[in-house]
Amino acid sequence: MDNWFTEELHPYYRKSLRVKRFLADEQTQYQHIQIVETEFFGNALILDGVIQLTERDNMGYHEMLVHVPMLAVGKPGRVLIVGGGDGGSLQQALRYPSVEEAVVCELDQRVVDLSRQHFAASFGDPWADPRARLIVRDAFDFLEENPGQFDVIISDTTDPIGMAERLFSDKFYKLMVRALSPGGAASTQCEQPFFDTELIKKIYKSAKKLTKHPAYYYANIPTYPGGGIGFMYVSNTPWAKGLKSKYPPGKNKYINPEVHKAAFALPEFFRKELYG
Ligand code: SPD
Repeated sequence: MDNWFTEELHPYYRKSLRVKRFLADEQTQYQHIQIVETEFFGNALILDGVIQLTERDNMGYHEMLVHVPMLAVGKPGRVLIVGGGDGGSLQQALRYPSVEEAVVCELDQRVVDLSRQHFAASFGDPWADPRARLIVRDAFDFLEENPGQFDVIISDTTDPIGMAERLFSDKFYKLMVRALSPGGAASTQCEQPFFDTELIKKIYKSAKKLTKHPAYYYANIPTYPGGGIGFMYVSNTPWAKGLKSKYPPGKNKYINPEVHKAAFALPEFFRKELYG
């Protein structure tokens, strides 16, 4: 029997994954969580009908989102992950021996519980690390209460729809930069150059007002719309400083020095739109 999950994030574009079986299907106070076992991509986490990660291709997303700011800072001590309840970013952040504490500020406890159950084969159990701290609450309030506290902030969010829309606002970027320690760096999930040009331009403009060296970079993720996703690097420290840093212990599956550098090269139509 042919069973397909089709994502309909955009009214003009759809993509489907062949599903073997449903592992979880739950409506929480915040969202509809589904975890499916797919035929090619392993287990997949789907929130409100949108693919968040698959076991097979999440490494491009999590490694690029996490290591680019971590390497730019060099030896980060305190890290904040906004969202990221699936544990993928946490797993990468904890690879750094310099990290004393990695706080995950996630709104929905069920994302953590279900991911822990169904993605252990890929992420292990980063929550068991004594340096990991889960805070189940709204990230805005948490950022507001913690100025200058984090060497690295990673905004690992869903798309700017519904309750997540605020996480792409000027106010969020202001609070995020304010929560960075001097010399700190942030990275944010920053959507798709083809589909979200105006949003990315708006975010870049606001990051530019707040920091000296914001820059957009991109990774290939076949299960995201357009086959990939971009990130906004937000810092007063240039991202290229990270090219000189040593990778943390453990194996990378996606990032290497060439990919790290090349990720900041943008296709001409988009480079012009963004940087003028
Ligand atoms: N269009 C899908 C964007 C998903 C970004 N969030 C992924 C969360 C994985 N930790």
